[in-house]
Amino acid sequence: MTQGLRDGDHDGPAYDDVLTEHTVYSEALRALGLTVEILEPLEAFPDSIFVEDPALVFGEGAILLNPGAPTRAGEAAAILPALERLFPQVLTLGEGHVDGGDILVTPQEVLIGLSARTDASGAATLIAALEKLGRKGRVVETPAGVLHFKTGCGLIDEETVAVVAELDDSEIFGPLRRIVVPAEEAAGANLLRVCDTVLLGNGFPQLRDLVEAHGVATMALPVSEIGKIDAGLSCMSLRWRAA
Ligand code: CIR
Repeated sequence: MTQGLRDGDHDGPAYDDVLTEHTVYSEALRALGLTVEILEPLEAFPDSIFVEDPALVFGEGAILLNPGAPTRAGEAAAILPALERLFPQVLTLGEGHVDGGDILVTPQEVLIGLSARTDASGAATLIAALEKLGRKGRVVETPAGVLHFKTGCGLIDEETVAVVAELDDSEIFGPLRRIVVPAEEAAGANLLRVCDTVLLGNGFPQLRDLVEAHGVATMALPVSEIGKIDAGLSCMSLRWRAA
């Protein structure tokens, strides 16, 4: 963890503090009724705690992705046995790269943000794999300087998405209502809806008020340590409902 990728030349997180954040996170998921399985650590891959990036999962099947950072490429092969054990089918990509952090599943479609990690050929093969699962994928742009598409947005409920100002665009989100995250709390946009509750970082009180004013319950969790290596709440798990 302490060696995880980061944008900039600053210190990484402290291991024990990440462990605390990870434990609080997994306990929150359990408290919301989910069954949680924690995979074995991969010492050779300091970013592998972010299991969202090498796979995209649905009850009907998983898609093995191909993370775009060279130091993370091996995470896909490492997570494959777990996917094969847990899902009725596992599809793979052809050419190109896709990070799960660039994918937002909405009730209508699957949005795939092109970024420094996700390229057009990866997105095209992902759309083909999604079709096999009966889902429609659509390519969108991730704003420059933003690591992943979902660094800048997160679903609040079936009809509403939180977005940073750069993503406040009806062409991207179609019928979804957009709630714009205040600029000084943009780092909180990677929130995570679990069942009917929105998990968000505990340093974003204005965003929490906005979500609650919208009528959705929230749970605030510590994320300052994982934030040092550019991560938020969606990154640390893969979530699905059994088909
Ligand atoms: C990385 O740069 O890949 C990690 N340090 C952070 C990944 C965060 N993952 C995500 O947003 N899905």
